[in-house]
Amino acid sequence: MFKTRITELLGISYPIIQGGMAWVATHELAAAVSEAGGLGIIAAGNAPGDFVREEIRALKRITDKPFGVNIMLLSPFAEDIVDIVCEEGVPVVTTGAGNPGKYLDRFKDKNIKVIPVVPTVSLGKRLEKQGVDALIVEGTEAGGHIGELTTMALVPQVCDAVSIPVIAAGGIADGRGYVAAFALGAEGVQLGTRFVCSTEAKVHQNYKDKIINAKDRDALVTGRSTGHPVRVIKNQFTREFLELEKANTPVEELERIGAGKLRIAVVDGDVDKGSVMSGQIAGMVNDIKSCSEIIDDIIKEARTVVNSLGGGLNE
Ligand code: TUI
Repeated sequence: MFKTRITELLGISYPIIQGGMAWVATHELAAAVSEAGGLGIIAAGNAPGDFVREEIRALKRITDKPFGVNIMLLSPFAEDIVDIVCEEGVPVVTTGAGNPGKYLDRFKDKNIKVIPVVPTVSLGKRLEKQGVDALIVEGTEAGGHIGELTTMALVPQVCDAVSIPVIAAGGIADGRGYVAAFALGAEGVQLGTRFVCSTEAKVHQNYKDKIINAKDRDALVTGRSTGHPVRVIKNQFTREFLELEKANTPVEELERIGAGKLRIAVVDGDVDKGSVMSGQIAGMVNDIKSCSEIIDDIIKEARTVVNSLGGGLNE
């Protein structure tokens, strides 16, 4: 359960991947996760190419461990980011919010491992045929831009439909979730919200506190009416945005209002007017730990859980 096709593919110690969270997943966080034996990811988000190039170079100055770059395919700079990861010797690319099919040949030419996030079985099967190395199968419990199906329902269906390794995401933050993901057929896990509340995440303390103080029902979904549903922690911004959605505000107007709201929460610390993206698991993330403690605790707890389940089965 700790050495899988994912650890082998990526050359990492534990099959734990850090989510590619815009504004949050900087080179400092990514380097800390990679140094701790997982796979750290720099998120390109909506950032321009030059910024991402500098992030990649900054990460390489502080770690020689494998790492990845997440390309958010709705970004106006997505094409530039593809060029930059091909030029900068990035070993792994993850993608989100779209189909990366048209870029796959260029990644393969540069020997870059490609692991797209998929929210459905059909996209997973299509991308396997097109030659991706693994899939991140993300349930609707996740934070940020989400699909409709839960981790529990989606992961085993994708595992049955493909032969490449699957990494489960959405609703995982501890050793119990890790073992559950493996029981569903996954060979790795991706964690987002848990790593936001790490010492190394360069995120405003107000944002971390909002997650730490969140209860089980505090992460809700805005943007269903726009076709881009986003899971965020309940606040003044979500109340106002959901009212506008109920009043049938045009999509262009909603998108204009939503633009830039993640930055003001993560960087400025305005967690009332900003968008505090987080998964449903926020209710269970109650402290700040270093990335190495987060990973070590998950592995320790997973071993305990497996041993106790094994005992149960023998009775
Ligand atoms: O991408 C994410 N999470 C994100 S991206 C983001 S930035 C953003 N902000 C506002 C609106 C939209 C984006 C914040 N959080 N997670 C991975 C993910 N990918 N979740 C769902 C998907 C996805 C959806 C559709 C992947 C592929 C897909 O394909 C559709 C198609 O073209 O076939």
